[in-house]
This record gives sequence, structure tokens and C-alpha cells, in this order.
Amino acid sequence: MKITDDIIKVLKAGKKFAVAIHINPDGDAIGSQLAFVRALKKMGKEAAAYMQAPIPDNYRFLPGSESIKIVDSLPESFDTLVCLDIPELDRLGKFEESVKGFKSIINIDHHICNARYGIVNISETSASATAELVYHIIKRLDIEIDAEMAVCLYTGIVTDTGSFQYRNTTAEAHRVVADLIENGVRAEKVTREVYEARNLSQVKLLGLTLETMSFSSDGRISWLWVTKKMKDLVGSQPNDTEGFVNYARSVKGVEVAVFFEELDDANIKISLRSKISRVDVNKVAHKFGGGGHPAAAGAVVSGTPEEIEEMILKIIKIEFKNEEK
Ligand SMILES: [Mn+2]
Repeated sequence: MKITDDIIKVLKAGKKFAVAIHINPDGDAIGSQLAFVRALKKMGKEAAAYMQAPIPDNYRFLPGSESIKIVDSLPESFDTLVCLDIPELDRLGKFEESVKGFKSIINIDHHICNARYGIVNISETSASATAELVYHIIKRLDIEIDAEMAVCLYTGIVTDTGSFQYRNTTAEAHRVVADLIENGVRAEKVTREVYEARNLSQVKLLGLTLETMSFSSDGRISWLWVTKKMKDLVGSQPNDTEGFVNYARSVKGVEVAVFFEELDDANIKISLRSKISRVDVNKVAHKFGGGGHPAAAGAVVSGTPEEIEEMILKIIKIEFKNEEK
């Protein structure tokens, strides 16, 4: 992977950097963010990580997570904004407003529909994760990848590849990870922190969720529901539903899995997964104002649960038909 001179120039020229990631951040976004801030500090820059909600519990072990600033808007006195894992600026949520205060935006991402909103855009869909791109940028800057950065970047790659199971698990991802492990990552420790420290409420909610599993008549589409009522019943916490969609995906014969989560009275969060390359769920999510990758995408849609379920399933069935032509 070749990192061009223009990003290096902008990084060297900037003095104060704000590093931001998308709302509802995942392991890739958070890991990339913390590694990037650390690299900037090693360059002698002033840099900080910004989020609008507290970091999910299972990523608190990441070095530097304690210094993430939880705010409603980005600082006005900084010159450069680094956007990580963000295909479009509206994925910044509340921070979108404060973007205009920055002289330069650096956009580093691996999603398909990246809007190239930066002065420099590293939009590389062949990368397994944004963390893989951040790794190459740090290398190109001749900064040593220390054990703290390594664990952040490793967490980004391991979570975005579904523990090296998804289509984006490339030879290059493994080469980068090999280097990260040589730099001090203990894979089993990351697994324990990220995947084996569930809240009891999460496991209880999963039990209720699995009861809702439904299938299309041909068995190729499977879907799950979490309602507000179910969440109240178990006293669920934010992010408890992470990964639930994979249970629908894991059933033999299922090609597309959908997870519906009632957020409030008006909005439903939808997560989509495709097990086969014929159906591009990014296209489906895009029709509802969301996005992601061909095999994993999501959207937030307003409407009643019945309406939304019917609409989504209809669009997926149309995608199946289109692919068969
Ligand atoms: Mn990512």
C-alpha cells in the first residue's frame, strides 16, 4: 500500500489536530483514532481524540481511551481535522457543524462510497480496516509503532474483519497484524477484552432476541428484532446488541441477515450482513440513507416496525432477483 506525499505534507504542516470518528463508533474507528493521536503526539503535535458519547465498555482497555474528550462540538482553535473511518461528513453526527472551523480536513477511510470531502483523501476500499491504513501512514512517517499503538491498530483490524473471518481478511491484513504482534500485541488479551467481557444484560437480551428469529420462505433471508420493551426488561446498556446480527447470519442456508433494533418511538436501527457476494447490502442500506460495505452495512430508518420490516425485506428480495438475471 502506497501512502502519497500529500498527506505527509499536511500532517507535517499542521500544529493542532482534532481526530474524530463516526457516531456509534466500532473497534476500528476507536483503535484508529487512539493510534493516530499517539502518532501525532510523537511528531510533537498537539492532538486530541473527540467523541460525542462515552466509549463502549469493551474498548476501555485501549491505551489512551481515558483521554478521549467527550464534547458536543469540536474545538475552534485547531487547524487540522482528521476524520477516520468516516465515508460522509454526516456520519460525524453533532460534530458536522464544527467542521467549517478547520483549515484542513484529512479523510482516511476504507468504505466504498467515500465522499472525498478532505483536502487529502486516503480512501482505500482494499484495506481491511481504517486501522490498516493508519498503520501504513505511521510507518511512512517513520514513527516507531509502539506496543500501545499496536494494540489499538490490532483491535481495529480484528474487529472489522470479524476476527479474520470476513471477505476483507486479506494477506496484507495478516502481514500488518504479524508486525503488530511482533510489536507486543497479545491476541488472546484483546479477545478477552473485546469479546469475552459481556454484560449479563447483553446475554439475557440475546436470549430474547434469538426467540424472534424469522426466515423468508426459501430460507435465504433471516432476521431478528430487539424492541424497546425487550431492552427495558433486561436493563440493557448501550451497545448490548453489537454482533447480534451474526446469529442470523450463522444459520445454514441464510445468505442475507438483518437485525432490527427499536431505538425510540420513531427510529429503527437496521444492520445488514451478506454471506455471499451476489447481494450487496451496502446498496440496500443506501436506499434508506445508510451505508457501509458490500457484506456489512446499516441504516437508521424512521417508521413503524411493521412498515420498516416489510420495506427492507422487499428491497432485499428485489436485490436477489436482480442478481439472478
Ligand atoms: Mn472500518
